[in-house]
Amino acid sequence: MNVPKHIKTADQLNTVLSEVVDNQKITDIHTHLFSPPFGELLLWGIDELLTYHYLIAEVFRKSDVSYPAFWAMTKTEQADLIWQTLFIENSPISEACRGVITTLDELGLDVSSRDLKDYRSYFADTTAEDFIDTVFGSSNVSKVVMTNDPFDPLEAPVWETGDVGDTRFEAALRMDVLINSYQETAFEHLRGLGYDVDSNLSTEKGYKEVRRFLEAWIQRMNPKYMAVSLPPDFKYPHDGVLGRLFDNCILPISREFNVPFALMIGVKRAVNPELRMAGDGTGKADLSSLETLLRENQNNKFLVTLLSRENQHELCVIGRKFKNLMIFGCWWFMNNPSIIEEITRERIELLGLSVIPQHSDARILDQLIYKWKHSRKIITDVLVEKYQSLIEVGWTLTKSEIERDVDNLFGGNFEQFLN
Ligand code: HDL
Ligand code: ZN
Repeated sequence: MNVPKHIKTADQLNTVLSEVVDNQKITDIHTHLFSPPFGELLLWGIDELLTYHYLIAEVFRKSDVSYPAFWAMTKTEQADLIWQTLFIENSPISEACRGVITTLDELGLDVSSRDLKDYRSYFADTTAEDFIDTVFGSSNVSKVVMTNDPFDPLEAPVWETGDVGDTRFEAALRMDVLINSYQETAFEHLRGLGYDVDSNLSTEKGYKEVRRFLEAWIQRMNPKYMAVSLPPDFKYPHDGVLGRLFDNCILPISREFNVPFALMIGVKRAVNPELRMAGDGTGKADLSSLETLLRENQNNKFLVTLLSRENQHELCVIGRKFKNLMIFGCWWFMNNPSIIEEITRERIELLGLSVIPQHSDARILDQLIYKWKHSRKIITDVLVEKYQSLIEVGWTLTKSEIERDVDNLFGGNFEQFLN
């Protein structure tokens, strides 16, 4: 269809929006991907796809395999079990299962063959570097932001070499260990690195040393933001180590270096430890703490995503109150079509185009393909509905205006928020 300058009908709108969103290059602001210099930390290929922790949680519901027996298996054996249980003995209709099928199809593999050997040989015949180009091309993602942990013994040395490779992979300084395990883990680690910190973090010297640590990693990583995941009972103000870390270390450094602070709130770690990485759960947070944090630090920039569906509407209302809050993504248990649609609709209704509607949270490189294909479709459908309501009352739209809006949603808002 050749699109007129002013879009006036639903058909024209559908055609234009689908084309614009599909052609939109995406900045994926939260992933667990790694560039090639990080070696084994970069996960890709069918066996990694099939042993994604989302599918591990699902296979135990359909298989009689015991936890110890599963964990004793090789990755290939785990993948075989998951494929047989969730894809052959049952139809792969969960979001995590469906994603594998979407990915294989987008890679040009014959999903009707259900031939796992064939899929494995496809991946065996390529390299990580070539596959990165394949995946970024297929998913039309231009940049991904990694999750980088300075306390990780596998990751930190790579940063110290100064070569972190591919510029399509940008950094985020993840502070879960510093904030959530300061006394158990971070304190000794920092002292071992020569930072003169105290275990209770209650001295000016200690604050200064933690700031020095953060500054060193900001210089090394050039992170787009600093991030932390927090439990549902996160409290601020906080009369303890977390509160002193926030007020005396993280928030001042965030302002000084103009590196936003990303809060990912609502995760209950190890609800079922037998599931290991798959064992985390979710809980509704009391968002009055977030309101206080935003109100008392209006010169700080915060990116926020929440893990409980029940918190999403409140977050939109808080977003209306604080311009220093950028809401992002449909995180983890929110990253399912029914909830992405609901969240995106309420965000646009309450916040217009001033949000970052999605991130992939991809752990395996191939997942960029399905996570973005699925989300593009859902977000497009919501945008059609919203633009259609304008057209119906005589507002006219041009394709370039839609391109402007979509570019902001999928990268522009993030870049502008960082400036
Ligand atoms: O804490 C996080 O960043 C979460 O995204 C966890 O990594 C989680 O395991 C995950 O991968 N969710 O998609
Ligand atoms: Zn994540």
